[in-house]
Amino acid sequence: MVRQTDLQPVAGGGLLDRRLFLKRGLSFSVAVALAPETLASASDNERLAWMQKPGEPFSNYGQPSPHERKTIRWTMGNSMAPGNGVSWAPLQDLEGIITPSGLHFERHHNGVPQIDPDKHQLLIHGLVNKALVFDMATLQRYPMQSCYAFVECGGNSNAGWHEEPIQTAVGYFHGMASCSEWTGVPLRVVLSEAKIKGRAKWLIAEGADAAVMNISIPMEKALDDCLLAIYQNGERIRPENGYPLRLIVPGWEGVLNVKWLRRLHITNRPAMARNETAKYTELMPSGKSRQFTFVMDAKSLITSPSFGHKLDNKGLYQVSGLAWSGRGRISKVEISADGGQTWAEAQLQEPVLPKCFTRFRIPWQWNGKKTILKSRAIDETGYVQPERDALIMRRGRYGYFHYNAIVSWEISPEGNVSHVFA
Ligand SMILES: Nc1nc2c(c(=O)[nH]1)N[C@H]1C(S)=C(S)[C@@H](COP(=O)(O)O)O[C@H]1N2
Ligand SMILES: [Mo]
Repeated sequence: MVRQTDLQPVAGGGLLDRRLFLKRGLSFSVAVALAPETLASASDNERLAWMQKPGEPFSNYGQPSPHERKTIRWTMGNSMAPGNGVSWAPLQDLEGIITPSGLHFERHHNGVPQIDPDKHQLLIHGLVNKALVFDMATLQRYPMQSCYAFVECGGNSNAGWHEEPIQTAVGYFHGMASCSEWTGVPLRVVLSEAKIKGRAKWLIAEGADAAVMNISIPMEKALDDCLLAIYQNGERIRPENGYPLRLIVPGWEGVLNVKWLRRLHITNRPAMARNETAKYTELMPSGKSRQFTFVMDAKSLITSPSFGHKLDNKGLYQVSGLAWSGRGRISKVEISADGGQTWAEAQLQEPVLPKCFTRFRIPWQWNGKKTILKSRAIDETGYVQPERDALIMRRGRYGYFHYNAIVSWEISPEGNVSHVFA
């Protein structure tokens, strides 16, 4: 039962106890009261046209409702090189922790190769005792495992480095991150088969795309939790996400998750490839550059309400959002509804998995006045998501990658949501 004390704010701006929505007897009081004549009226028969005739037959592959056509990836191509660019996941329209495969963000350097899986091979060579070639059929005979992991581009949220906040949907700002169940063969299994030599320190992974993208991964990580993924959310990986084989490097920069994986070169030094020298490195205030910034720091953002949403009137709302950390599990997400003066702990949706999206929710009684909503993630290592000023103090103004500052949404008295630096 909900008691009056449950509706007492636990922090400023009307944040309520995170367990309120789990209580029985909660009256949300937002649904329209039903007039008794509505059920049988003529206008209702018209409204329910789909009940007047049999529905559509079966389909070979299901598609979203035509009424959900606005829930799409936002693409940003490049007319000179159409295969180099990004599409963003519409995080503002999604719930739970899994990104539908067709909405998983995309980042390609030279387009999506159309690979015939029967012709695809994975080569392991270099500092090994036994160089090996796998075709897809052979790989599929190995014991598989699943991991739930986010992939986030190191360049995600980079608009946060701008002087002014951008007014755009969450997905268009932070949607170079997505989360799937990935299934395949643990990388360490095939590495042990190839018998890595003692002096091997790095693994250089290469894709079968026209960019022939390659990147260096320390052997310690390769032997830890990396996965040769063949399936994404239960089905074969989508072409744009690496079909038929991709590397999953949980918690680390997106660029390490090589798609269309064709080669693992075992070496004792990094390749110094383009994406670990010219790109995905940052000039620091000291004048030196950061390189090999593998781990994605803890981050969170409120996806509802967020830019583009409209609050109809004051009253009870559910604040919902995503948090994740490349270091492990999210231990806590705190929400502020008064611009960061006071904070309340949000409910974390189970299961809370390491290096995976975590959904948080908290009830909020909006008083109809202007206010600022924020979320702050804390991970199991004790790392606390920083305010923007603190991040800039540490990293300077020449950053482009690894922006993970607290996101602030200003709610106007009219219920409009805008992005502010506050
Ligand atoms: N072969 C290959 N792998 C690649 C890329 C690429 O262009 N080619 N892009 C990388 C980058 S920069 C990112 S952020 C992730 C994006 O993965 P996704 O497109 O499945 O979201 O893939 C990485 N793997
Ligand atoms: Mo990336």
